[in-house]
Amino acid sequence: MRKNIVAGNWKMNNDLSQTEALLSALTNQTKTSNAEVMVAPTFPNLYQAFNVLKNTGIEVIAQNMHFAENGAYTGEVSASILKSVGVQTVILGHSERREYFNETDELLAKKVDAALANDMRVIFCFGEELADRKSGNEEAVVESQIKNALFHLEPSAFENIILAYEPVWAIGTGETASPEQAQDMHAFIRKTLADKYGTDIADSVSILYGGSVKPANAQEIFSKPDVDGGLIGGASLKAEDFFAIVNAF
Ligand code: G2H
Repeated sequence: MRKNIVAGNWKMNNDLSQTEALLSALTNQTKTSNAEVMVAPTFPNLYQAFNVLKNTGIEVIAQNMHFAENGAYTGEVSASILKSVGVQTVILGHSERREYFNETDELLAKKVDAALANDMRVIFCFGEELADRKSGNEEAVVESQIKNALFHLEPSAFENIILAYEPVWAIGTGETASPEQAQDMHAFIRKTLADKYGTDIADSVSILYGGSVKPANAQEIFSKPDVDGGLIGGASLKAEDFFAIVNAF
């Protein structure tokens, strides 16, 4: 059956010494749930994260990558470079990438292809904006984001795809989708997958919820049948809070 996953997205936070302190604090936490645990530091701190977290069972993942294998793309990082330091999983399509770096579904399809071609796993993020939800278009928006970036893939590719539904209006705002809103959308996402690829594949893909998940609300959100974990931003910057969420399953 599909996995429960809790991934910490550290975004553009923590210099080296702050990263070392957080990594060290993570090594002192105890996991009591069955969730797979991942953390995504900034690029310069990936290598240090691997050094500290080896043998802990916490996977170190990347927040983004370019679609090209290498070349003249100043400031960018490729799948093969990430893999060379040990990264096996990459977050793609985060709303902050879409909003501030103009990442489109078409670009994301290329990034997804590049990651899969390099045998990496992808945490593919998507979600509607507040205006979409107010106008009742949230399902149409989510459906098109998934179709445009993923529906060219062969069914077998979904072994390496994790989905992360992150309603933009709930990201870093303190406002969380209600557990019912999350469940309704996750069920819709699974149905969208099932319509295209069949129920076996739809039932095997983990769908994470992201957007102001905290220790206080994680358990109720994770209790929903189609919510298989979380992508955690702010609350992943404190080891105790992050592990309270990890252990909310
Ligand atoms: C959504 C989430 C992590 P936060 O961006 O991806 O961040 O938990 O701070 O809303």
